[in-house]
Amino acid sequence: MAAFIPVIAGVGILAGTIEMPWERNARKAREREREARAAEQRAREAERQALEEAGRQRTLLELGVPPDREISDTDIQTGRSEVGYEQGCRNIVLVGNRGAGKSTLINCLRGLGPGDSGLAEVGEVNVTTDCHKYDDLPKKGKQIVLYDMPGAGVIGSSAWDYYYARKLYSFDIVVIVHETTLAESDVRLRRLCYLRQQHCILVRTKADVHIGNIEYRKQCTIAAARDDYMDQVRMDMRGFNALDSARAPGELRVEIFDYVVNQRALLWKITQVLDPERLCEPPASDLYHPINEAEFLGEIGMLSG
Ligand SMILES: Nc1nc2c(ncn2[C@@H]2O[C@H](COP(=O)(O)OP(=O)(O)OP(=O)(O)O)[C@@H](O)[C@H]2O)c(=O)[nH]1
Ligand SMILES: [Mg+2]
Repeated sequence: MAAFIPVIAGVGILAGTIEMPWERNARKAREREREARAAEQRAREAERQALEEAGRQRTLLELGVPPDREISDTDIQTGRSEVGYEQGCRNIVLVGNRGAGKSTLINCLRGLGPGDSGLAEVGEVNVTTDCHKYDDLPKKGKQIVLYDMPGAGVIGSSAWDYYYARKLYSFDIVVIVHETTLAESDVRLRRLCYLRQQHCILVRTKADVHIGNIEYRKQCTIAAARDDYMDQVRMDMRGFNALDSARAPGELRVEIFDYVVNQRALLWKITQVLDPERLCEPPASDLYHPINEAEFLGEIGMLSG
């Protein structure tokens, strides 16, 4: 005999059970609440994306990146033939503000010290005015070719102008050389490299000068002055990274790390790397004690045998 189911107005059947009117009202209220929460979340996400996009556009504008200008493979090929890029080698360009120590760094990497012939010109005023290429580096692993660029801090030109005009996109590694805290022009170049996923390294030069100044000012030992200097450098990097993670949108946010070097320690390290058998005294004063010279050489590939 067929079962008799009473049909009462307003009573629904839910998952095989009978849903009473008050239960249905409660369920509908829960559904409405869920929908409202989801809509609120979608609105918040849209707002976050809009803010991030506005930040991205603002940062791109600061960098001077034209909205319709991509660097194509053809640009890179043309750029490489114009700068004299050496296929099969590691092509490294050094950039940074005037007097930062680019040419000095290049001389050290070439294993050349005072009195050697063929030194890149170094000086206290604006010295390097054109791009110079150095392909005579002592070989340890892949051949390294260095390019010395004139200073980047030209007033009135954007980071993109400099990056594009100097064809920095042509190189395998961009080394940003600086002496004190990063200049805005350095940060912008770093950001452009980051945006283009180009290998970029930061080198902080003249550690000996700053350590010597601290020793003089604080009348402390050189070892204490070095610790003091490195604390300042680390604080500077941490401060920059914290500020950048708050101000730059994800894709354009950069994390910085400086290799801290001085010319004498670098030259000494190079000599050791090239000829480990040779007995070579470290620089006489503790002022020239190595800091990150070996790590820097490792990162540019000068330690691989
Ligand atoms: N004490 C000390 N002086 C350095 C060091 N590196 C560079 N210098 C000095 O800093 C000055 C500028 O160095 P350069 O190598 O000419 O700097 P640059 O970046 O090539 O300069 P421009 O070609 O003008 O852009 C010179 O007097 C160098 O001797 C270092 O590690 N220690
Ligand atoms: Mg120079």
